[in-house]
Amino acid sequence: MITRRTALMGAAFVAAAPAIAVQKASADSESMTPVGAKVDLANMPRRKVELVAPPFVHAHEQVSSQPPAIVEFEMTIIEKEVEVDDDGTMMQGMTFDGSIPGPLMVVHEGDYVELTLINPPENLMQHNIDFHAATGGLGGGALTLVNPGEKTVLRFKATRPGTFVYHCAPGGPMIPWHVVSGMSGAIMILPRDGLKNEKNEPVSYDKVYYIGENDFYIPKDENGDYMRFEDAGSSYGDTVEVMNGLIPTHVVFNGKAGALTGDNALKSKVGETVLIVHSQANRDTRPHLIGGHGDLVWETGKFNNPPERDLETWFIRGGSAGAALYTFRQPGVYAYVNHNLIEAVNLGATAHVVVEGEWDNDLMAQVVAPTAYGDMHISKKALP
Ligand SMILES: [Cu+2]
Repeated sequence: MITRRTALMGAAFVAAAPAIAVQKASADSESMTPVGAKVDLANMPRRKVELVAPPFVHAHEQVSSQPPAIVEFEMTIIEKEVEVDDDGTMMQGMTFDGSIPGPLMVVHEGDYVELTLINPPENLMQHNIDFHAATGGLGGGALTLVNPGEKTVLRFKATRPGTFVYHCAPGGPMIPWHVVSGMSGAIMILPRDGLKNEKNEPVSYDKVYYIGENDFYIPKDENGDYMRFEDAGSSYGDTVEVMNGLIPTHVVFNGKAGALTGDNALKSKVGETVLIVHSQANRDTRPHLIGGHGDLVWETGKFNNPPERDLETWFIRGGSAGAALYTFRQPGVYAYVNHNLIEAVNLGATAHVVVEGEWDNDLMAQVVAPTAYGDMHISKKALP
């Protein structure tokens, strides 16, 4: 078994390699584009955004009424033990801002994301952040490696509209371990003039649900019981053995089986349009809304591509975030699942949306309620 110390030393060793190949970002207040156009960052408007824990998202405009700005965010990395199911199974988690997944960040194309990333002294490990939305420097990973007790500020330009994953990537085997311990989230970069349907006509949403899906790999002891560890370092050796078998013990939405069901179910009403942003930083998944559809689905999450219409199930590639727009038409409890149903029902990947409103008999009606067989029995001739 690998001790905490070996794990930490491993982290420091593998993390050192990629950083040297990357030029550090200049802190200059002016930057130059490749074609020589100066961008006056010193006089660019700034806006500070307080992040909100998923499945919710901070207030934001869909159609931007402002010119491009530097949008300031702050995230604190928190290593902490988390409960991953209702049976009390515990995992040494690693989080962006204390939640699994980390918060959904929203900006517009052409804005600059300026993130202050804090690694408090109470943590044991080095961390960083790789934004799939960013260009260069390992997505920012090479410029943001912070030891416990350090903080760093990364700025990147949001050049491509869409939903994108961010995750910790401190080097070598630390990368998958930190990601499956909870260190991922998503950013949504909206077109400045908002979302468009397949005909390039404007569309909007009433609310966003941010679903972050995680696969967890919790070791079991000789009695078949889930093991519990005193800290992340001491969990590494046993956890990596389960990880390398590629069979997760839990596949969950928002950090825990049941995190978005029962009292924590999402809420909506008939006529309301929701945008479901779904990220999976490590493993493929296939969202499906039972009893509903994806009216418009950006399966790959990238808003320069026209959305697909009327989907039943869509596919989120591991390492990406997709977006689905849906207007509820019937009341009831909808299950939003990973339609590998073993993962949905037995391993945890189910959320519920409780929708209020008037039932539409035109869309669905119970013509005959379940009743005794009576005259409706099957003719013996029809049987083989
Ligand atoms: Cu990390």
